[in-house]
Amino acid sequence: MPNLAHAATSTAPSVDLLRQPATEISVSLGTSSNELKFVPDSLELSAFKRYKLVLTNPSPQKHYFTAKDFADGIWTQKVEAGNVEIKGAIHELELKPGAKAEWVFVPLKSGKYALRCPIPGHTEAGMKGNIAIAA
Ligand SMILES: [Cu+2]
Repeated sequence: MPNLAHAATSTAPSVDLLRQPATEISVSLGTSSNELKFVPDSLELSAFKRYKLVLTNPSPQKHYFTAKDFADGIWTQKVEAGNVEIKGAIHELELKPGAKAEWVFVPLKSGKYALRCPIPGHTEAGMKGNIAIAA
């Protein structure tokens, strides 16, 4: 059993890992009919694989993708939105109506993490989900 807690500290994954084709996963923040939910609201990922999480907001209002503990346990390669590419640690993303962002990362430790949109009333209305990282 590898020491995952140690692996989660800070170092970037190996170069080989970063050459892995990313598994693409799409999550919609809200819906075009303004339902307050993530679609899908449950993600299952594996540690030490490379992912491209494509976030879109088809709804008429802004939303957040907030999963702090999840974000603490991944290594972010980059976030791309519009013509901007952001490097470094990311803890939450705000998407305005019609926005799209791509988050490329590698999970470094297993666990179950909560996802939510912290705009007042949204979590309570159902805008929450979970992210499971398998070892
Ligand atoms: Cu929201």
